[in-house]
Amino acid sequence: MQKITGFKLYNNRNGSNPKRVRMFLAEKGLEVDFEPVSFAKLEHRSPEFRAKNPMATLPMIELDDGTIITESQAICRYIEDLYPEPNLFGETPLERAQIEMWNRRIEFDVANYITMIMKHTGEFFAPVITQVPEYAEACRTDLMKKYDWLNEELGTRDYIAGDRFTVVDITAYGRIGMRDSANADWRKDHTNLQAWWDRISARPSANV
Ligand SMILES: N[C@@H](CCC(=O)N[C@@H](CS)C(=O)NCC(=O)O)C(=O)O
Repeated sequence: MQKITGFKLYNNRNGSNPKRVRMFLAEKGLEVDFEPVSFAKLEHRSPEFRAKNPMATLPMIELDDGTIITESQAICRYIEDLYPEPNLFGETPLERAQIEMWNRRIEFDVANYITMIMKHTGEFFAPVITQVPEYAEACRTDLMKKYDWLNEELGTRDYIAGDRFTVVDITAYGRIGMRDSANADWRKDHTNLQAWWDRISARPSANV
């Protein structure tokens, strides 16, 4: 592992989005300083934290000059530009487009359903959103159709965006990893999804 400087990562061990960045760093063979932020103590909703990030979310990186970057994907892209190898965002214009396409599909068409289920049912989110539990149930139903679709896609290849591991697998692994908390598991006959999950779980970066 190469220890890098220039920024620190505001991190929480339980959050799936901070995990995306930790996993991305691990795939690159990089280590960075962490600044732990407790969700349990609501440190991310404190005035001090909000002054840096009004969205009150993690992950967040702070560059040595004080510049703040949030959004897991933006942070990963920044790291990719600084440390291009191994490539996780695409080598050619075509592959970059395919990776971007799949990343958006996963974020909007799969991960967001899990997020909505969690946000519309969890006590933790009651102060920050208008909860509509019926909406969570509708998301649960629709998520199953998305699992059907993704399961079929994964019958044709080992990784979501193509024949190799990319940032899209990290995006999906992070949020899909929260499916138990959302009580939103796929069905037993979603065998390709399960095989993909097992394949990604076997990577050392999955345990960071
Ligand atoms: N789109 C953002 C989502 C960030 C996000 O929602 N992070 C969660 C942790 S996984 C969080 O900080 N939740 C705290 C809260 O909503 O109060 C990203 O990709 O970084």
